[in-house]
This record gives sequence, C-alpha cells and structure tokens, in this order.
Amino acid sequence: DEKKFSDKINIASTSGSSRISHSKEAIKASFLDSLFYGIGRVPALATPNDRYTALALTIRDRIFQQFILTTESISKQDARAVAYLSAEYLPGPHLANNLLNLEITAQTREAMEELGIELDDLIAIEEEPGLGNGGLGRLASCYLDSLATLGIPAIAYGIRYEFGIFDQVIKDGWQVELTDKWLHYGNPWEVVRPEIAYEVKFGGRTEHGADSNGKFQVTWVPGSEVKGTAYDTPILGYKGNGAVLRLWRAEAIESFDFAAFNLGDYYRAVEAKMLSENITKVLYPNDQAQGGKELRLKQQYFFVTCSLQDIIRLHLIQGRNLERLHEKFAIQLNDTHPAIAIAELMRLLVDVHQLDWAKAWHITQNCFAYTNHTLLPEALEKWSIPLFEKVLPRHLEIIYEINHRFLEEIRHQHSYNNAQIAGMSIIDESGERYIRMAHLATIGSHSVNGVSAMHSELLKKEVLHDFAGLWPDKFCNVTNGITPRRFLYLSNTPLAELISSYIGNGWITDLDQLRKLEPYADDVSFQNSWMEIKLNNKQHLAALLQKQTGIEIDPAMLFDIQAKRIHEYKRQHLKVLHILSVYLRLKKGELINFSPSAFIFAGKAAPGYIMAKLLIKLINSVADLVNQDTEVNDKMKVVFMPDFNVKNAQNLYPAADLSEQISMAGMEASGTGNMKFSLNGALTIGTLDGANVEIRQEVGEDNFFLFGLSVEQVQANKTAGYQPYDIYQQNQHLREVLDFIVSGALSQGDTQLFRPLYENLLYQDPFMLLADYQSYIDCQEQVHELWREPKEWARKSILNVARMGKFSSDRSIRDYSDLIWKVTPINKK
Ligand code: OX2
Repeated sequence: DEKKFSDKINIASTSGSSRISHSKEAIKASFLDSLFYGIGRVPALATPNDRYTALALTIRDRIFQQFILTTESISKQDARAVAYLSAEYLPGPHLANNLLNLEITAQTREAMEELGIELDDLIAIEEEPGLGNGGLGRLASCYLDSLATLGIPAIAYGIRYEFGIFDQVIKDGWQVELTDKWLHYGNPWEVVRPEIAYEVKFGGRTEHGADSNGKFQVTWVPGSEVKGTAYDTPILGYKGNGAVLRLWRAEAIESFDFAAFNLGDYYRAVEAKMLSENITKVLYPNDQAQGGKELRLKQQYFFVTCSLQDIIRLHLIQGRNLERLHEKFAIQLNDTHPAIAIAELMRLLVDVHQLDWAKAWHITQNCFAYTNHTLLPEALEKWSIPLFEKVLPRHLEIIYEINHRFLEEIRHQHSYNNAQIAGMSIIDESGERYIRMAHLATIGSHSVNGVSAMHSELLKKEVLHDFAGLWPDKFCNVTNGITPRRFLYLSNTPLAELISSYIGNGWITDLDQLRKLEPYADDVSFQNSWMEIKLNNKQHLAALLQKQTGIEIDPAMLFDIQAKRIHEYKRQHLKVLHILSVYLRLKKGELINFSPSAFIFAGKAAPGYIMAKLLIKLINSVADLVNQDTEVNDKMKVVFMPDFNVKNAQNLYPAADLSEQISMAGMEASGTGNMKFSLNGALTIGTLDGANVEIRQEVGEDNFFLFGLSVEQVQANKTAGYQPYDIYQQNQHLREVLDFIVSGALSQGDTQLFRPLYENLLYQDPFMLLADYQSYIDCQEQVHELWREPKEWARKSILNVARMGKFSSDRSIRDYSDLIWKVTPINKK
C-alpha cells in the first residue's frame, strides 16, 4: 500500500500547486487556510498569537517544500553528511529570517496588509528559542545557516530544553532571572517525530560473561531508562537548501509507568514520568564554568546517545555496512559537552553491534572531530569518577580501556615518561580522580581545532601541548564566522540595500565581494547615505532603549557599545573605569573636546556568579548617577539594555559607532560579537585577543583602535609578579576613579557595596585592568579625535565593512568541509 501511495504522489506536482506558490494571493489563501484548518480560528476571533501562528504555518509549508527537494537530492547522491553535536543553539526568531531566505518578505507584507495585519507586529510577537548561553550556541546556529545555504547535507543535534536561558530583568539595578517560557504559546516551527525515539539508560551495573554462543559479552543492566523523542525544526538556507535541527526531548518510557500502575502505585508512576522529563527541563545558565552536576551529565549523555543511535539508523536504512559509518558521517563535537559520544559510539559498536574493538576504534576516530572553544581552566569539563560511575558505569569501563591502550602506546612507542603520561592521561589522578573530557575528545577524534588563529596556537602551546607534540597533524584552526544573512541583510536591511545598490547583491552568499565597496569609501554621497542609515539605526535603538529603560539618549551621540556575557575576563569594569574617568574630568571642567557619548551595555550574568552580578549593579549605579546629573548628562549617558538575546542583539549591532572588544589578551578564544559590530560599520576598540587579531589584520591597522598588553606581555607581567597596587599608587587619575567607586557616591553613601570589586582590582586584578587602564584611556582619546572628523570616520566605517569578507560563516564552513569533514555540497537539480 505504501508503495502505491508514494507512486501516486509526485513531489513536483505538489510543489507546483497553486496554494503553495510564493505569490501574494497564494500566501493569503494559505494563511487563511492555516487559520481555519490549522488552528481552528475565524479571523474575527483570532488573537495576535493566532495570526502569528497561522503565518508561521504558512511559511513552514513553503520551507518543507524546499526541504523535500533537498532530501531527495541527498539520498540520490549518497553524499557524506555532517552531524553537528552541540548542547546549545541560539537560532534567534525564525519568521523574518525564513521570509528573507525564501525571498518572500515583500509579498508576505502585502498579503498581510490586505488582510489588515501589520507584518512587523507578527514578527515582534515571536519568542526566540534561547537554547544556549552565548557565543558557542549562536556559532552553532550560524554554522547551520551556512551548511544549509551551501547545500552541505547536515543534521544538527541538540537538546530541546523546555526552559532556555533565563529572561533578564533589572530591579533596583540588580539582575533578576525569570523563567524563559518560550514554549508557552506553542512552537509552530517544529514537528514532533514520535516514531523517531530511542531508549536511554542510566546507572545500574555491568555484567561480563559469555553469551549463548560462547562469545564474550558485556551487558549493561541499567538502573533507569528514559526515552528521547525527536523534534525537528527545518533550517532554511538562503535561496533554497535546507538542514535540520533535531532536538531531543526526554519522556518516560510507557512500560515503566505501567509496572507501577498495575501495582496500584499511581504516584510512583507519575513520579517516574516527572523524573524522566526533568532531563530536558532546563538549560544550565553558565557560560564557561561547569559545576559537576549529575543532571548536566545526564543531559549530555541523553542527547548524545539519541543522536548516535539516530545516525546509525540513518546509515543502516540506506542498506550500508556499519563498518563504513565514518565514510558517510562526519561528526563534529561542539566543545566537550558532547564528548561522551566517543565512549558511547564505542559502546554501540562493540556491545550492541558486536564489532571488535580495533574496528570500532578506527570508525570512531575517523567519525569524530573536536572543536575547543576556551582555555579557561574552570571551563574545561571534568567529571569526578564516583559521580560518573554512578550515571554511566559501562562508559567508565570503556574510557578506562581507551585510556589504557593510549597510555601503553605513548609509553612503549613514544617512550614518554611518567610525568608526561600522567599529564596526558584521560584520568586526572593528581588529587580526587576526574575524567578530563578534553583529553577524551582529543584522543578519540581525528581532528582538533581552535576558533581563531591565536586561540589555536595557544591551544597547542598550553592546554593540549603534549598532544600537539604527539600528533601535530591532528591540530588545525578554523576561525569563527557569522552569517551575513541574519547579521547584515536581515538586521540592517537599509545598509544591505545601499550596499547592493552599489555593488550588486552577490555579497549575500559571497561576502568577499564587499571589497567592491572600497572605491566608494571616499565618495561623499556614499558616505552621506552610509551615515544617514547609521543615524536612523541609532534613532531606532534609542527609541527601543527608552521603552525598555526609560532612559533617553540623543541619537547624535557617539554610540559606544559593549554587548556580551558579563565576565571578569571580558572586563566590563574596564569600560566602567573609563566612564567614571570621563565623568570626573567633565565635572572638573576638563575634556572640553569630549564628544557627547552614549555608553551602552548589554549581557547576562550567570546566576551564581557574584562578581558578574555586582558588575551589573555597578553599571546601573553609574547610569543612575550620570544620567541624573544635569551638569554632564547632555554630554554622556549610560544605559544597560536588559535581556541580551538574539532579537535585542539585532537592534544593537546596526546602531553601534564603537565596538568594545576589550578582554585581556589570551582570554577570549575568538569572539563573534566583534565580527557582527564590524560588519555593521562600527569601528573596534580592542586588544590583541581572539579574532580581534585577524579583524585588525583584515581591516587594516589604521582602521582599528588598538590598546593594551599583548599575550606575551601579559605572560611576562605574570612571571615578574604583577603588582596592581603599584599602578594604583603611581597613577593619580586612576586612583581617583577607583576610590570614587567605594566613596559611597554611587551607592547612597554605602562604602561597602562595591568594596569586593575594588579590592579585587587593587590586590589581585587577575585580568590586569590596571595594567591596561592608561593605554585604554589614551586610545579612547584617539577615538574621540576621529569622531570629530565625520568624513574620516565614515571612510573607516566603510572600509571596515568592505574588508569583513573573511568572517562569513560560509568561509568557516568551507574550511571545516575542506580541512576536516571532507564533504562537498550536493547539486540540487
Ligand atoms: C565561547 C568563547 O568564549 C568565545 O570566545 C567564542 O567566540 C565562542 O565560544 C564561539 O567559539 N563557551 N562559550 C564559549 O566557549 C565556551 C566553552
């Protein structure tokens, strides 16, 4: 019967149907159909959310139509596919982006207008999926956009957190976290696939012995089991191709409930269901510090085993041999969060599919590649052995076996000594015993990469030094990138259109073409249009900030923005020191040439990170003081934009004049916000850290404000015994600024509130703010000098954009494809 059905349905004829066409009339008809038949509403009773949902369904139909074509060509061509494993994604709102990628924004707007609906109102309603903390999750989503756009067969796996990253509100200057209920009104973009579900075991014990045929066999007798069900969100690339975001949701296994239920223990059955569902309840809101929480380990294993079981199923249903898995799938580990996949694939191949160890190891190593995103010691994941053994007893045995074989190899074939061996072991035995996930990922992968040139070098020099010595060819660099579709075309459409009117729109999929703007950098009329758009964007942001915070800023001011996670290494407090120095000097009647500036911050702090939360309070306290002081508030304003997420970010980048990238050198692996600002015409003030180094190389030294110590100087300072207190004593101006923080002037006379921050800077200053202070202040003077020359500023702004081609995520994905995955785009007919 199935055969007959599929024979009768011709995809081409479905896609040609008048309802699914891209015309305004068809969109209108589909919209009304979706409203009536999709959600059972008549227009008179439809709420705004009903209208949004109906439009989303209308667009989703058209995405699926594209998808079916992509899927068909993938299976016809038997192409190698990428499986991207990431515990985090930050896709941002889908609606506007999908309209843009389908190129149907204009006719959709008209269709809605004819129905008396404002498209922008519907776009504004969408709750974005906050399934990540920051850069790492957003990078995964940019990569998915590029995979789809380039037409590389790809499936991205992750976790369908019921509650994503918390919503941030500011109360009395402090961050308060609210639960993110992004699924509250449903999610029209996803499709549940109840038939794609896998069992996931936890705990229990292992049994070793012969099976009925006398073959040695390990059996894992679990303590509990849950089920992971697939939820698919189609991700459309620009003009056509598609990729899938497949997120797993944890559910109870029916039979477990029934057992208890039959015994009359209804409450135990319900409890089992609740406990099962807990696994995918909530995203851990820490950017880079891992707490060693059992539930977190369960989340990681849960999504990894579902994904690997799915990959194996997809491989086998094509009639392929399991021993060729690595020829058909390149599996990328986005940091160590999914690194347990190395042990899990070994388990699936050896215990479940009965392959011998050597064959399984060959497949495993050739499937996996690992991306490292940080050198911060507190972010390097490690699991205590007792905790790990409790959750994953069989995996502990497998990891011991992997480790044993690896250590034997380096001891005998490479004559490593005991100290080196202890340093490279997967097990850290220096105190309480831990599993080092970065070592597992490195040993089990054929490729290890960092995310900027500098970071990849430091990775080889420091964290994975001995491994780089052992396997130099395993290590490479892929500098991060961002999608120009969302972060220029969509979020800064007027600028995108201006660019296209001068150089055509080839840049959208070939960002290097922005170079064609260079000749116009000195063209006065182009400069004028350029700066006019910037001013409009600033007006728009000013209006939004006023609505969000009540603070009014003049769009003519220099918009100086720092937007990123709040973290000491990112040095938001260095920016605060600068702001206070400006404030104190203005009060003294100095700085007569200072150009009016709006200092804008945005970013979330991990709920348990006390110092980061105190920093937010400090910023808001400075804002209160400055904004109310009529002696200065026509020259400076300070605003903290609450709830930094993709939606708000899309309003920030286009409005920035100055981008703050001021982390201590050697700390930021890459950064991607730095790229988003620059692509929107902001000039960067920054240190030689992460991808800043490459941005400066590309845009030219003259078009980048550089300050601060280099990595080498940071190292030298540390070795010499860095004494921040000496700098405090020597620099009178800095002393005034620091003392002002604890004077009580910012805190209604309370001299204790900011004391921890103050003392940390004076006596430890682990991120060397004091060492970089004067250099930063001086550099800011240069910024203001240039701002007084609008033509020069405009020229540099244009050159920044013209030279950002390298930082397209399309380039990053091509690098991954060529260097690591060995995949090629499908040819869609
Ligand atoms: C971030 C890094 O801190 C940032 O520098 C980088 O741009 C981003 O990942 C994408 O590569 N968690 N977040 C990161 O690393 C970790 C771990």
